[in-house]
Amino acid sequence: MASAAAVLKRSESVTDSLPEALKQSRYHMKKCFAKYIEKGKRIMKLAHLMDEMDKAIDDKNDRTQVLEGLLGYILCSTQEAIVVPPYIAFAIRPNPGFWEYVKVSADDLSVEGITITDFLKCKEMIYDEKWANDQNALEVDFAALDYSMPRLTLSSSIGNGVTLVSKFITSTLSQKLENSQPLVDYLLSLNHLGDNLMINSTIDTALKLQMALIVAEVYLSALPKDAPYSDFELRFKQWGFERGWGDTAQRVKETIRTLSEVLQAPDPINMEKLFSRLPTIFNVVIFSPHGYFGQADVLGLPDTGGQVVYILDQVKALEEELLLRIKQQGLNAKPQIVVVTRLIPDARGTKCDQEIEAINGTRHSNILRVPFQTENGVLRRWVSRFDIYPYLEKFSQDATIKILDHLEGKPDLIIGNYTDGNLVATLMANKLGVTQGTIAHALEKTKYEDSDIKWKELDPKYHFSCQFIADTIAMNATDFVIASTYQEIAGSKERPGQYESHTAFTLPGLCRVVSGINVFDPKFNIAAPGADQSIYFPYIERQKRLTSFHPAIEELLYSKDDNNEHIGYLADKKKPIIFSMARLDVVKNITGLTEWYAKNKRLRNLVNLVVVGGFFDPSKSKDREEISEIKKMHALIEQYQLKGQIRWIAAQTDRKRNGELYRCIADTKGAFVQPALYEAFGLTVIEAMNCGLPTFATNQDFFDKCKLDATYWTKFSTAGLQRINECYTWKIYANKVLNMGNIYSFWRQLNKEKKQAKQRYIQLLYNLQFKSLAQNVPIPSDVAPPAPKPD
Ligand code: UDP
Ligand code: LCN
Repeated sequence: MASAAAVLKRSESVTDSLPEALKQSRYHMKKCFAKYIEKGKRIMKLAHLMDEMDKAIDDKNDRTQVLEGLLGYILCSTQEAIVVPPYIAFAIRPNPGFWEYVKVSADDLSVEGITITDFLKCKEMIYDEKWANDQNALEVDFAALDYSMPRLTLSSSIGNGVTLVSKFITSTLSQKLENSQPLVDYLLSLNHLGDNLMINSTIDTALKLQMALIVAEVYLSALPKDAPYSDFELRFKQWGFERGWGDTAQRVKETIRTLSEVLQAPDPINMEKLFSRLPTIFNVVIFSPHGYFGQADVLGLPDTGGQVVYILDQVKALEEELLLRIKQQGLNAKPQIVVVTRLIPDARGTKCDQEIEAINGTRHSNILRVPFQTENGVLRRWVSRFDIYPYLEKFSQDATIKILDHLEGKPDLIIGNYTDGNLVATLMANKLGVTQGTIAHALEKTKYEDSDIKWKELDPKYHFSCQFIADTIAMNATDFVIASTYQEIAGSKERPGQYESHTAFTLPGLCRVVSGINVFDPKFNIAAPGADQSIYFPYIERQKRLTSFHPAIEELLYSKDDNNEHIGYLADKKKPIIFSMARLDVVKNITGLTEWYAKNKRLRNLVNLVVVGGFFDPSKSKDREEISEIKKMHALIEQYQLKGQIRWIAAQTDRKRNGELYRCIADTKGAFVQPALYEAFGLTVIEAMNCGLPTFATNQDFFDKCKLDATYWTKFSTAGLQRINECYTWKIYANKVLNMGNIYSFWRQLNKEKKQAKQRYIQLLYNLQFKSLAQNVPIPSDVAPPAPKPD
């Protein structure tokens, strides 16, 4: 739309350029702004602004001229505009993470740069004028506490936290040897079950450490490379060294050399390498309270999807990597990973009512289930993730006791998942003083338009007031954040990221968050998940194919009649299949895919549609969104007479059979489509690509091209597999996450005082806001409401 010449110069702000831009086409702009304010107070998105500009400027050439100028560029970067006549306030985002706010008067086109507070106030004027004008409305401002922390400056560096932290540590320890004392103190603090690791108090200064390293390196040079640590352990102990440096002379020498280099002249590469080798992490706690967390019969149930698969695979990969590292460190410690979830007495035939369950495919990892307690005892039934807040504080206390008992001590790392897990992780990590990582899986705020400003309307159903505050607390409390993609953090040129949308938002009547999170904080890291490659392998590996499932899959896809597992049928078996599989919730948009397919004659002629998700009888579901999606699916099948071209299969719980199902779809030369409304990424995408099934998240003329060129399908299949092996494996993931755990454990130590100050602020927000909001969430019927307190 806007020409390259119209792009702002880096030094210019939108506020500086806008008056000039408006002058360039003043006549048209006056018309356009008059149109914008015509309907009174409202929020306008970009599409809206463009639409109404079309109406205000009739002549196409005039319009093109306006859009090709600077104004076009500015408008294209506008995320939203708030109309409070005669003013229009714009939130402009020229690049990921960069925001500017300006206010334009429709009367005289005067332009004024405004603060985020003023922008949010304009927004509040639409929904709660009294609160917007309250001089003492509560403002949450994390930037006020973080002002002295180092930040990235480039959009392109967002998500490379470990690399950047390694640079910041380097500069802190640089200049003179004494500056490395925090590193020496940190090494002195390392231990396993009370036994010192790396060094003991004989070596308590950087100078002593430097000298001892020189002596040790010379000594090691005379030994065979593969000499085990036990051969020189005694000698090392005399010099003040403890175990943890390596299992062989060679490995110990490498670690010593890396540390010597760091002490001599710190550099980020050696710094990163050093931390990746330190014996910091042995025991890990992973929180995932909601949903049915189990190893069988749970997938596809409401709120139970990728998070469960992700964590189980993550645990296997982390344990494997920990075992390898511990061996290479010359230690024989037993790493333990505990996944802590909710114990559900009404377990619907799953194992979710068992307290302890060993995790398949691991040696030392377990699921530990802790029930939700209310004033009237244990909550028996499943609750939606949106209604989970009243139980979390007690859950974290009960879980902490159980975990300390199970591990016989504190964990070294606590990882939270989703809002509830992240909040519980925050409470526990703060209490025990342990390094914390968080994973969002999905931040709900961005999934529902204007969900912050409209919180009062949405709260009875979703309790977003609890959720957004809990998310903001956890993001700020955590030492590092693991994201799957760049998009999750900072979006794209066009669209803000999920975390970025927490930079500033407002919950009128509750609080105005003027600085919620900064995506330039070096705590953000990208580590994409993988898929279990023993289950999801390419369709082409014929000898490994699970042919015993073929009759059942054939029945599942092609039998003619409806039953509990499938409805609809495929009349023409020769057509390729478009396939999708997801929990049946609104944002997954399986109904959207069905509707697009239904409306596209050409596609209906070329391919069949198979979707897996939910089940067919809405009265059996307790989940609001699932119920509405089930009804919608039935209506679409009826309305567009899809029978003969669609197969709707109920939620599938057998991962092995699902793997074979993806491959059978690949045999039809079909494709996987991920149609989610918000995030077109997820484990199904990775699973499908691992199976060699071409995978799409956007609209393409793929099948037409496949008809013309038989190699076109194979090209996509092969390229998908290549991409998976380069970036999306659990091995790569586990390595990255343990490196994060190691380096941020030191980083939090370096910034201890600042962290404590922030923790105090978080505690206020938690106690004064979150707790009372959580108390308003109703407790479901299997537990009677708490008796009224006597006055
Ligand atoms: N899944 C399944 N059966 C179903 C629906 C989903 O086994 O009926 C699995 C799917 O194979 C994937 C996970 O559940 O492993 C869904 O993960 P994804 O990240 O795609 O979505 P989420 O549910 O986490 O939002
Ligand atoms: C993300 C996922 O991966 C799902 O499994 C969850 O149900 C959802 O978000 C909320 O946890």
